Amino acid sequence: MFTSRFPPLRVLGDAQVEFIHRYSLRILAEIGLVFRDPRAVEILLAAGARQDSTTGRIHIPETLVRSSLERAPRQFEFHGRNPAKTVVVGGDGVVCAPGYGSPFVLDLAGSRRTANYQDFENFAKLAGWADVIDCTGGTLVEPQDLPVENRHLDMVWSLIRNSDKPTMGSVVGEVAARDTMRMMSILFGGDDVLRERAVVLGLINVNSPLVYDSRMLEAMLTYAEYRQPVIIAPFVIAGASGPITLSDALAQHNAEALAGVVLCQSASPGTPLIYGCASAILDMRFGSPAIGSPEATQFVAATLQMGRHYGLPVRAGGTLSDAKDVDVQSGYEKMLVGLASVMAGANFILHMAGIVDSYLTMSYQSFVLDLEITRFIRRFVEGIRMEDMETGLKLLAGVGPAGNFLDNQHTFSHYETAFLSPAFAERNAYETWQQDRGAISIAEKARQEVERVLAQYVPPPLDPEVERRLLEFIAGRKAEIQPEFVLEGKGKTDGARVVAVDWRDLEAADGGAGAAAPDGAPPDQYPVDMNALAQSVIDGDTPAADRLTRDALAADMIPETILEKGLIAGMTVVGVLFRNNEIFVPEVLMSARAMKAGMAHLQPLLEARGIEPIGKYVIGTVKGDLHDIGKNLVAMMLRGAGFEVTDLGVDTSLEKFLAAIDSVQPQVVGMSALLTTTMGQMARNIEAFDKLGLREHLRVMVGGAPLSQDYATRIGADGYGKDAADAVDKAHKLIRLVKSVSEKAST
Ligand code: B1M
Repeated sequence: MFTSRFPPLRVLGDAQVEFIHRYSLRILAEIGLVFRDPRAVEILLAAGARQDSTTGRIHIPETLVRSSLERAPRQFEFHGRNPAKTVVVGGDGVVCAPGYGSPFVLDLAGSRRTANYQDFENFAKLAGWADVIDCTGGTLVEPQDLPVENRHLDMVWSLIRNSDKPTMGSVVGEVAARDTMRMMSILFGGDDVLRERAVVLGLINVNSPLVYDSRMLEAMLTYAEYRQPVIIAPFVIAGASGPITLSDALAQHNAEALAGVVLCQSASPGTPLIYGCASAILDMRFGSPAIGSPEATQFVAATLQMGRHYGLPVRAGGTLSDAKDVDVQSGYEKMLVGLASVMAGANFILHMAGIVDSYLTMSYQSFVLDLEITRFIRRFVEGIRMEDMETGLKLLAGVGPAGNFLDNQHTFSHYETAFLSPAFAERNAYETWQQDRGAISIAEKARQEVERVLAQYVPPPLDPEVERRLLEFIAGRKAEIQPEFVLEGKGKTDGARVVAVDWRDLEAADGGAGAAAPDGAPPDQYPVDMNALAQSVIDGDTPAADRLTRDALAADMIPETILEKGLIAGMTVVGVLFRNNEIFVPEVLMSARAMKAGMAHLQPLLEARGIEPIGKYVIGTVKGDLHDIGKNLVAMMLRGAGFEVTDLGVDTSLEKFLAAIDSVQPQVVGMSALLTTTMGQMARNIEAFDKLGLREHLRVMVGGAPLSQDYATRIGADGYGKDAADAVDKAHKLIRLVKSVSEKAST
């Protein structure tokens, strides 16, 4: 833990702070939020909030916000199992914790692969060892080789066993949160001790925009019941789960955070909490979060200022980066966000070591290099110490003009502490570095350091009786919690399946694409220029697309020709431009809007002629998963490309997928998952589709950041969409395939 000597950076003026505050209060009072837990709703209503009977939203008045802020502690002591490692969260202090939640690791061989429990153990050891890491962290990585249902037990155990610093706990629902409390109770000597001391911290993310989901609420209320601290972290991705304009996104963020403060303080007044921020922006070229960007950094700094304005301890930032490797990009992004977070007065910094790839990957080498970045930052914010003037004058007089200080006693007595001595930064003469040190790269130095630490680290001793009781508890709970589903798929012994798609059929089906226009007329004889219609779609010119489609119909062109030669031709170009990064997400959506305008005229006519839409596609985020930004993007792009899309939303149960398959009769069902803990649901659903004999006329596509083609193949999916444009391409192919199979069957 360290302190900054500088007054916190103010990226907002007083009037701007007041503006965001008032704006947020109006969001809370006039728009309201959804709390997906009946207990939370009850608590809020009892505290003075109002529920809209039509929308179910909770509206929070200013008086309740004010009284809740008054109840929340300004700072709190956060205890480790080693009392010497206790830290204070709040005031001028900066407490650092490592990266959190990544499903992948960048290993020491330089490969990106799924994280496992050995990785978790390794990062717990590195966190226990690291000098500038004060809190061991929580979900250091997601250990995908452990059963989803009980892996929280092994994770909390590893955090306790490998480090004696204050720790974070599990928050994935009530079961995991309660198990965490029970383990902490064993470690610290009973529930009463917990209620007096903050010993485990929970990370509560808001499902922006304006939703608190059930798992996070269950966890928050459990932590509050034991008076354990929580970080309340809105996750506004400006441009996706919040407005693209930063001041509006900031107001939304602030309103969401204040709503969490109200709930926490209404549930258990005086429970410590941290005003948090996980918000960032969306890079519109790719539709991906940009956590190392200057705008995300402004966002971070502004939220820190808002939280401090309320007198709360604040969390944000870290050494964040979107880089895929340990490289120059990771270096400059990490220093920008890390330094700005400290300068803007963060009290608790999660993700201070290891994160690359927009939170998706934890890098071993980056972990130790980020410690160096943190040391640089710490040294910088320590400021310049003013020495004694008389001593200085004497020193200078003694050396005199044209002298040197190298062999002076004053230099001897200060040189060890005067400057930070970097562990990795290379400051040698070029020749020395090249000839004597083998021109070793910083990444290689980091690799060697990780190997050295992991080979030598000895976890701090733990009372054998406490250890026995914890292990007994874990074994008991594992026996009680029955795994619901094994990731590889029930009953599959070899872990691999043959993909149902026969791609030769697909190529044959592809042969049909781009055939002559249905009415057989050569393109140059169309009464209305189809190239102009296609261009209107490419340009996202909705009025033109609307007018040209009407003109074409008025000129007696057949709807299929207008669709294929005008609208679809345009959207195909849009897909290519997007894939080549020549246009951005909003432009694709503008094109989709133009396409929709044309389709509005064609659809009824196509239906009347018995012509089916390009394809019917049912999509949803799987059960237990609330991430929908990517799924929404895929759905929008599919709609734009002319598919009839039924969007089942998030947290979609198997039953809901089955009901939609039954009623919509789609050719493709698409499933999205962003959590490694929910990916298994895809395998489970596919297995059910198989068992129910649905696969002959139904293809399954899967997608989401933690997935890969390999995983899709293993679970028997027909297609894997690596991004939205790819999903549209694959959907076209799969639909052609289903149609060709159906046609073959009927001849
Ligand atoms: Co969460 N989250 N999150 N999160 N979140 C991740 C996924 C995580 C990697 C971040 C981290 O902690 N390091 C981590 C997952 C770890 C794991 O796997 N176990 C994580 C975690 C831990 C969590 C919580 C558990 C947090 C907690 O502990 N407190 C919690 C769980 C909630 C739940 O689902 N039950 C949680 C919550 C949230 C928010 C709600 C706050 C928010 C989501 C808001 C929302 O969606 N409305 C959120 C966010 C924003 C993220 C990250 C930062 C960004 C996700 C995103 O929107 N990306 C994410 C880290 C990351 O991915 N970088 C993270 C942009 C989007 C356009 O990309 O969804 O990948 P993506 O979609 C792409 C492609 O994948 C593909 O096309 C899209 C466009 O190119 N694609 C498909 C997607 N679906 C497809 C389907 C297809 C085809 C292609 O066919 C059907």
